[in-house]
Amino acid sequence: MAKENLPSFSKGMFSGVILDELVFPYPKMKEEEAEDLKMMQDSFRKFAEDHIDGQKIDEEEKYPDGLIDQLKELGFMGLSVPEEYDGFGLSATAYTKMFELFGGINPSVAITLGAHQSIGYKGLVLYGNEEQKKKYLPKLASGEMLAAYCLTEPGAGSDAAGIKTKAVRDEENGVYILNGSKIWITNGGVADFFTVFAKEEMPDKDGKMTEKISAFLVTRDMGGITSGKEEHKLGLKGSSTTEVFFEDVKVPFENLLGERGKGFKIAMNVLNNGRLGLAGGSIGALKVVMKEAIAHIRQRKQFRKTLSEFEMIKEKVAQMTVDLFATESMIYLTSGLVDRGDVDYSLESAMCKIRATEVTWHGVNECLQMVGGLGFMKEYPYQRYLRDGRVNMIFEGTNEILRMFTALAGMHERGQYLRKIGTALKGPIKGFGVLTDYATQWLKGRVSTERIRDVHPELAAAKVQFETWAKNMHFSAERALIHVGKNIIYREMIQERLANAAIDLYAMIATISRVDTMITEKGAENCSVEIKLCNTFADQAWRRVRRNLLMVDSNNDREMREIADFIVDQEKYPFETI
Ligand code: MYA
Repeated sequence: MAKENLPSFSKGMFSGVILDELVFPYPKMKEEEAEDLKMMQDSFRKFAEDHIDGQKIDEEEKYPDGLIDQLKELGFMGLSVPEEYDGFGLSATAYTKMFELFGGINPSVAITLGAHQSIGYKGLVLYGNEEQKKKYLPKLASGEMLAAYCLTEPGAGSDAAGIKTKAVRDEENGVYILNGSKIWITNGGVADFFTVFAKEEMPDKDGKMTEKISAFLVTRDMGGITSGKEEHKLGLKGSSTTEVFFEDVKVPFENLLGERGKGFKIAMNVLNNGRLGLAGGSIGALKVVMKEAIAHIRQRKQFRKTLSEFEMIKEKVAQMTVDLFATESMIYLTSGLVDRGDVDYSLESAMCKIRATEVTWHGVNECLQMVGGLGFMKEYPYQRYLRDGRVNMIFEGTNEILRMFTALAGMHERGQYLRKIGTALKGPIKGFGVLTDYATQWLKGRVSTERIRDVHPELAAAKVQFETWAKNMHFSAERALIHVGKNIIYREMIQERLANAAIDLYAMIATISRVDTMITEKGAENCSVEIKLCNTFADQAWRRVRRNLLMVDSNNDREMREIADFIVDQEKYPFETI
């Protein structure tokens, strides 16, 4: 059973509390694990050189014969399976670093490996009982069984709780009868182990029958499972994506995963893990594409200068580096939080997924631009990585849904608090009483006076920028709650700005912590580039935060909604020039 959660750094930040002990010092992998990791990375790199040809996979829309079997033999299927069940039992940090490598070498291969272990059998690792783990994990670790995660349905994508797949308890035979269909299932055509989420009727706490989501471990040999045809996709062409149908599948009671009716939380917690691996895989891809583009701009000459000498090209290279450095800092700060095992990291992993997939999309696009016409050609990898990376902003939670989740879950606790005051004063949340109380608190300095610990003087300005804007973010979130009240759930443009501010702030603190910890270990004189990266990122980030927060209060949201409604009514863009 996964340990349930202590404080969250980012939820604290929304509430005006900076839990700096969660982010300082920057986490570091144990030496022994770092050595093992290096060996695994070297072995995968060597294997990939001889066996993985990204362009061929893309063109033929399939893996070369035997590739998956070779990956199984090399042991890459059991990275997150604990050692006692024959896996590698990697920490979240080492696991994410492996996915960085996979994502860089070939996103199709990464997605097959990821759907198997980041989400396919992760529920079993987190919530399975001893018997279930003993029965399935060794087979999953060896690759004898390949796993898939089955949540999405034709009528339930972002709205995961809207699933219709049914599980009916047959008490007499000790089985659940499972019926329904799941779409866009990665590994759907090749998996034989499925973590399936379905609704079952069960009594609530008052004994009234109600539908709740439960999670099930389902294997193809139970019968009644069929896979649809392989989908033709924009990218990730080597990976299998199909519909999966469950028709009167008899799932033994002992294959219920976790508690009855607790499947939604299981689904979400699996995704919290998966999102971090996806973030790692994304930046791995960007690193590879950057390397390719840098080799090009160093040698290609125009106007008797190499491309790398042009200032607009320098700007692109520098911006990608600054963004990548900050994103990497967020990802491995978060994997460190996961490895602690006692912290709620749901917001942080969502924020890493959003930032990493967008920085990668933008970065790969910039690399394509830097190499000019060549970037558009099929024999170069730029267009392929762009296509392969596009879905990263859609699956494992669209970035829009994850921004809503970040803002709403971030504000949840503060909203509860304000509601309590509102109820006590018998007024709505936006009542005068609340404002008075809020103002009194503010005047007494009880809200958001937290500071982070001292950092190296080279990072002092970044520290102050973080503290100032973290405090302002908290005030903005609170003002939004007071003014909009419970309608905040419909004000998505406000949520988006608060989420963007929170992402930048989390990236700032992660970068400050990383560089401060480096300075402590190596001395500032040996970290001059990292200090420059940190300070440049912080300087850019606080300006974005300021803009986002200003626009929480002053914006064109009403006009934007009206324009959109008008255009949707017209069913097209209706204007002509005169
Ligand atoms: S798999 C499919 C992905 N699908 C999604 O991600 C669905 C997105 N939707 C959602 O996440 C939820 O429906 C949302 C909730 C968030 C919208 N952690 O009332 P609620 C709790 C913990 O807000 P809803 C795929 O694409 C919440 O606190 N708890 O619910 C694979 C509340 O608890 P309580 C959470 O309005 C592709 C309860 O749930 C979380 O219905 C293959 C209800 O919440 C959370 N995160 O909407 C990828 N969220 O009741 C392979 C909510 O106690 C990847 N809750 O207050 C492999 C990678 C490889 C590398 C690649 C390299 C290129």
